[in-house]
Amino acid sequence: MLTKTTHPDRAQLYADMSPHNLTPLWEVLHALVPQQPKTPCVPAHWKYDEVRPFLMRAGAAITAEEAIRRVLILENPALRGLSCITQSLYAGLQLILPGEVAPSHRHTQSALRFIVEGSGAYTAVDGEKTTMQPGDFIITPKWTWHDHGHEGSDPMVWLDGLDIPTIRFFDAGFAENDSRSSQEISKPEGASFAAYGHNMAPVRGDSPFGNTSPIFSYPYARTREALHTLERSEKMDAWDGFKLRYTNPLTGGSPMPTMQTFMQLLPPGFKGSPYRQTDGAVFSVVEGSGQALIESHHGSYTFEFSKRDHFVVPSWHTLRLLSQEGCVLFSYSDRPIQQALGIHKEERLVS
Ligand code: 1HN
Repeated sequence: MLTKTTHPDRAQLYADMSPHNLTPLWEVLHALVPQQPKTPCVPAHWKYDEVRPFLMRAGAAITAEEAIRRVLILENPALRGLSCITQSLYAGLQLILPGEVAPSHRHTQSALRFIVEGSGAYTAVDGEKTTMQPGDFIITPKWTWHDHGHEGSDPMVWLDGLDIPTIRFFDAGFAENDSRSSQEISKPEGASFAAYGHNMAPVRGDSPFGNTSPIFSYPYARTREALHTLERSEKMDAWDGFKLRYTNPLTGGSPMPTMQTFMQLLPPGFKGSPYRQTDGAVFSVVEGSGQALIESHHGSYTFEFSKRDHFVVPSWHTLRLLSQEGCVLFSYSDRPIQQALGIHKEERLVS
């Protein structure tokens, strides 16, 4: 930046070329190609006790039908107005009340749902309904018709995770509204899980959703059982506790091409070692409570999290997880995109 002030002739050059949409690289090179990631995103924590009253007020202010999707976006405090939680990911909390319908549409963006509160609502994807329970991880593959309805008796809230900012970055998004409010159901509930959810797959036929998992729902009952069995049988990881990634059963890769999802169990008294990764991650607290200690060029943050809270750990921020009582954490990130580009990096530090 010294060059501008110390070289008046350069300043004149810059001023003269600017109307021609020309700018000198040497003034910005260091910021364009930083020596290490320096995200503008900051860590942030949404306590469910504080968010829930606003969700219920939104429930009184507008119907799901009128809103299309009645969602409060979790916006990164450093990126307000951009509808994103990291530079590549979107997160929101969606409310659906008994008897409501969120109308059918489809879009190029991939979506995940992670159920936070309530039961009895369903999402319908490609002619099949899936009833949602707390802790279930549910997929809406890109460009599939999807609508939601609620046949239960209590408010239902879930976390929506979408790759909206990524698709926006490429200017590659399409969307379409269905002529019907709720799509026609053509398959019994559980059909996709029966075909693909038991370590088996149909003998013939292509993957029904291309590079997205053919399973719409990864039920919490199964995930929880897996983690608790591992807790009794496997050695614990010093950084992650007991952590599994969800897979596309046809490939072993991520359930969606743009987003990887994870579930981890931290046993009581867990004191995790610190680590950092180039994929910023969004966390949803499923059970229990704990602390997230985060450090970066933005400073130090301590989040005291409990059940149904959400928090974001941006790229290349050092994270340490602690839990006195023990907890279960769901998370998602853009890791598959970074892996496809060969740029994903992780550093595990010793405390
Ligand atoms: C969407 O389709 C859903 O289907 C939720 O529930 C949130 C945010 C932006 C664009 C589409 C849903 C969304 C969304």
